[in-house]
Parts: sequence; structure tokens; C-alpha cells
Amino acid sequence: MTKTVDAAQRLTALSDLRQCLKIAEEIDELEVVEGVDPHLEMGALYELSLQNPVPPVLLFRKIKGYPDDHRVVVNVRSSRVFNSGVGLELVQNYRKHRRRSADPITSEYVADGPVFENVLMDNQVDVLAFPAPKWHAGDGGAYIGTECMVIAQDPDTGWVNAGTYRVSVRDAKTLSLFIEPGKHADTIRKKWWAKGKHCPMVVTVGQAPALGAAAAGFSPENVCEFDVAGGRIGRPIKLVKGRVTGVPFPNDCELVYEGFMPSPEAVAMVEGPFGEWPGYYTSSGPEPVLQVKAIYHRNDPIQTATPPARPIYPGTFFGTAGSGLIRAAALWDDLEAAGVPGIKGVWKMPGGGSRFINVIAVDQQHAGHAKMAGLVAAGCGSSTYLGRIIIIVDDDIDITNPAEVMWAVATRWDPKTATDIIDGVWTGWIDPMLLPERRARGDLTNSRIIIYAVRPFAWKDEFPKVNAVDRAYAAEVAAKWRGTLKFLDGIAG
Ligand SMILES: Cc1cc2nc3c(=O)[nH]c(=O)nc-3n(C[C@H](O)[C@H](O)[C@H](O)COP(=O)(O)O)c2cc1C
Ligand SMILES: [Mn+2]
Repeated sequence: MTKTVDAAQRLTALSDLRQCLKIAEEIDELEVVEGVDPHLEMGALYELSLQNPVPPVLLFRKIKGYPDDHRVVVNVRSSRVFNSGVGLELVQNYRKHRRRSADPITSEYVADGPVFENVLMDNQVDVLAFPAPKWHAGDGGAYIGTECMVIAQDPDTGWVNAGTYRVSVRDAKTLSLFIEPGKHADTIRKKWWAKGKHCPMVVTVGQAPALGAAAAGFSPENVCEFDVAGGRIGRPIKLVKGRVTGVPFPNDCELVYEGFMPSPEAVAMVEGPFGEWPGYYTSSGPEPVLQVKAIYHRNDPIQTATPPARPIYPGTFFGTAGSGLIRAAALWDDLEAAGVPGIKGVWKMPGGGSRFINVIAVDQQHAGHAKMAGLVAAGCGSSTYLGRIIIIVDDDIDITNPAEVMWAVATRWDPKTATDIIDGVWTGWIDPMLLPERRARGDLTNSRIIIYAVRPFAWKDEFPKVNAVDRAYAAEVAAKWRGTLKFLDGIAG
């Protein structure tokens, strides 16, 4: 029988990476892998693990070429430690957790913490001393930061932002970062550059899962993701200040790089390509770099990672690192906050990762209701970036079942009269369908289709009735014949 995690354990796991790994081990979800080559072999094992619908947490140690206990761990936030329930229940559970902690808790500053167990300054700085896996054969570098936090502080307001953006290793003292235009760290760094200054910046690799979730998820401008994570775990995150820049970071991070990012006019290096989550090598170009001035790390640091993979494996079904779950929950919240009534479910279709294909179930209450949902989903903060397809269905459709969604599209959608196509919507360099002329102009927009696969409201009562065996009756019949008819063994009911 599989062992389960209770609410208290989950909270502990959220607040502390090392406790989280202990709990994963207790419920038999942790596999320790020794002797792996960080050049492609680690990436291949990771991608194989995604064939499992709930991939095990893989903890790599004795990584070839590095000290035995400089470890790398994958599949933490998507693991069974954090995700319970099936189908829409998963999303509803996640929304409940978020709502309970809707108010961020202001983080507090402390003097010290395990992150300062090792302090490396000046000529001791050697980024190459830490495992930097090359995840995919075509990657243009070794990526240390995939499940990381990039921290920057607004020079005018003091707002501290933490976002997850990919980070690769260039030389002993240089990291490359890829931050899409419009992301908060991009806005903040431009303010520093406009003042003629280098942007102070910190990268953490290895942090509490609650922090990883907050950094990868969307919070509005001027909201600090540390405070959001604090709200989630019910107590303030403890911060220390970097000794060179003063930029804050949690005091129990595993590995921290601190330095300055000059403007791209001063220093830029070709970054990427990187096998990104849409499933392609995209986005290679000159990007600003982080010049590392200090490294802080715990003894035997554990680096977190979420390398992207093509979103077709069961383990990526909900997007990398459970981010599909986060984004489905956030879209549901946004729809309700925008005043759209009758939302019965929000889901991300497999194949689209956490962004491209949104499916929304509505209990249609008036003419134009489905359209409200579609238009908000196309333009709201949680789902506008890198979207493509929005499908609105009636609430009798099980939106977690792609066949049912496509059945609704096949049978309730009139392409000519029930479609909106909207152009000029926010996308990013990693969109493989960013049209070449837009890519050349830096016009990072694409178009969206909204498919209203709902019974047309004006004549929904005359719409042909659905032919399907009544579920309760089917269960009764199955129970009667189970044991007699072999084919029923493999059928739930
Ligand atoms: C594993 C993972 C990797 C990501 N990598 C990048 C990246 O390289 N560049 C980027 O702009 N966004 C990336 N994102 C998305 C951002 O983390 C996300 O949009 C987040 O909201 C950014 O924070 P911000 O809203 O404070 O800018 C990644 C997300 C995840 C889950
Ligand atoms: Mn932010």
C-alpha cells in the first residue's frame, strides 16, 4: 500500500527542502542515484522518469567530476509529497491552500543561517566547482538554474522580486541568464541600467519548495514572492543580506551566487539554445550576464533542478514541476476575481504543458457567458503569456479527459460562428511559432484562438440530448457481472 502524507508533513516539506526529501524517502518516493555523468546521462534519466505519471524524486549524488555530496535533485515539487487528489480535485485542493494563505506574510531579516556555512569571495569564486548538468544534447551550455530563484530589488521602491529564470554557467565567474521581456526581473534590471548602474542580483539554486513555487508562479508587481511563500507556510521567511550587494535571500538556501549584471550594451554573451518546455530548442541570442562576486553554500549543498522536457510524457502532463497545477489554479482564481460566474473547472490539456492549451468548463447562465470566460482567459495575468488555445466547454464535460474535450469541440463547436481569434497577445522568445518577422522585430506577440465548444445558449434547450449510459446504472450492471465477465476486470465502475 502506498504511504500518504498528512497536512502537517506537507507543510514541513514545503518549508524545508531537506525535511521534504526525508518525507519523500519515508513514503518511498525518493530514489538515490549514484555515479551519474552530468553530461547528458542525468538529463536522460530525468526524461525517462517522466514516463511515470507521478515521477519519483531523483537525488543524484557522487556525480561524476564533483565532490560526493554536492547533490542535484529533480521532481521535488511535482512529487506525491505535494500533490493529492485526482483530476479537478487536485486543482481545487491547490486553490484552497492558496486561499488560506492569500495574505502574504512580510519576511524578516536575521543575522545568519546555514547558507553562510561556506563563504567564498573574490578569488575563491569558482562557479565551475558545482555540478552544472548539460541536460539535452543540443543545449548551448550547462544549466545550473532551472529550479532556482533570481532575486532583484527595485532601485526606487525597494521591492524585492524572486522569479525562476534559466541560468547557465559560462566561466568561473560568469553566469548567463535568460529573462523574457516583461518578467519582473527584466523590468527591475532596466531601472538600474537607466540610472547607469549595474543591476545587483542573486541566484539561489536549492531552496524550500514553497519558495520555488512562488518564484515560478505569477504574483503581481510590487509583491515579494518571499512574502507569498511565507503566507503559504504560515510564518515569515527568514532572510539574510548578500555581503556584496545587500540583496536579500532566504537564510537556508543551499547554494547562492551573488553579483552584478551590467547592461547588455556593456556586456552580453550568446545564451542558449536550450531545450525548452514547449519541446524545441529556441531562443538563442545575446543576453546580459551575471558577474559573480560571492558564493555562499551549505555544507553538502543540494541543488534543485527542473529541466524542461517535451510536454508529452505523463510526468509532464501538468507542466514542469507541477506548474500546470499552479497555473490552472491561478486562472480559475483570475476568472472568478474578474467576475465570471459559474466556472466549474480549469484544466491544462496534455501536449500544451502548463501554458498553451487552457480548457474551462462553465455552467452557462446567460447569453454571452461563455464569451466572458474566453476573453478573460485570453487576457488575464495568469494565462496570457505564451498561450495559444482556449477551449470553453459546458460543465457536463470532464475536462480532465482529452477525448471528452475533443468530443465537445467536435460536436458543439461551429468554427465559423463560435470562434474568436485575437492577435498581438504576449508571448516569448521560446514560442516556436513566434513568426519570423515578429522575432526579427522583437515583437513578442502571437495570436490566440478561443473555441466556444458549448451548446449555443440561445437554443441550448433544443440541443440534441447526449447519449451515454447512466453512470450509476452502469456501475450497478458492472457489479452484477464482475467475476463472470472477464473484460470487466480492467474497467472501473
Ligand atoms: C522550471 C521553470 C523555468 C523557467 N524558466 C524561465 C526562463 O528561463 N525565463 C523566463 O523568463 N521565465 C521562466 N520561467 C517562468 C517564470 O518563472 C514565471 O513567469 C514567473 O512568474 C516569473 O516571475 P516574475 O513574475 O516575478 O517575473 C520558468 C518557470 C519554471 C517553472
Ligand atoms: Mn514577481
